[in-house]
Amino acid sequence: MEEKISLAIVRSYFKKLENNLAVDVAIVGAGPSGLVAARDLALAGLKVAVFESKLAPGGGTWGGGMLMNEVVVQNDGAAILHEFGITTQPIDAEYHTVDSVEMASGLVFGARKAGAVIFNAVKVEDIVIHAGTVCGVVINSNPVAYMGLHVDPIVIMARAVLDGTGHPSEIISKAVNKAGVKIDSPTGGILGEKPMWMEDGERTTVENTKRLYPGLYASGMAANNVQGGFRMGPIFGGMFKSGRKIAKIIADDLKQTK
Ligand code: 48H
Repeated sequence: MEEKISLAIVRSYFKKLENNLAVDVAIVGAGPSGLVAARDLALAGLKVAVFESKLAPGGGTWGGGMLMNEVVVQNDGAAILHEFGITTQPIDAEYHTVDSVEMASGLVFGARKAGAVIFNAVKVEDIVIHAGTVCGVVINSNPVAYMGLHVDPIVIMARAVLDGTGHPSEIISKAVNKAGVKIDSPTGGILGEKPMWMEDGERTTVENTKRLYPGLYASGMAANNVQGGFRMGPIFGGMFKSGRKIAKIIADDLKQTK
């Protein structure tokens, strides 16, 4: 029995990895914007792999506000959650509270059930860039990165790469600081996130969501950090709408380059 169980895991995992060495969309970070994008893109028939450095996908959604495990969403954000089967509790005509554990687990389950494959404990440490187009991600086991072991990574090729890494926009940073490319922002670089202004932050997160360079896209707080948007705290409608918007942009772009 021992050999059978180990063999089943090894075979099944390596089949999954082999099937995802080249994908349509590589999503870096399984936060709320990345997971909504993953589900929409998978439902659009694209091959989607999500790489999440932590053991538990879900990003900054588990802990609610200051570890009180409830978050707030607006009506349009709640409508997206309802598509995942996540329950929201209205507090007035515009806002709802959501149990953050149900939200995180529901977003993960929804993205997975739509067909996106999630690789957890895998860190994207670099991008692949060929002749002016981002065309893949460089991955390593996150414990390798965490322990500072000198271990070379492997590569996943992708027709589109989405930076859903949240506040630090790690992948766009690689493009700007390492590859030296100019992205679609007022300075061609990363402006940096501004302090708290909930209303403005929620609105501009969606406006700031776009393709930044051939093959390279940003959503959620990563998009906000790039364009110098305000933060908004534990309200999440902007993250879901950002994920939905970028999924549509990517799907439309990929249709042009079959
Ligand atoms: C693999 C990585 C890497 C890497 C990071 O931060 P997130 O939850 O992402 P968003 O932008 O969808 O949602 C932001 C939201 O959670 C939030 O922080 C809000 C609303 N803040 C407001 C405020 O005022 O503070 O998730 C990003 C995910 C995380 O799970 C990271 O572990 C993961 O990306 N990640 N995964 N390779 N290099 N870097």
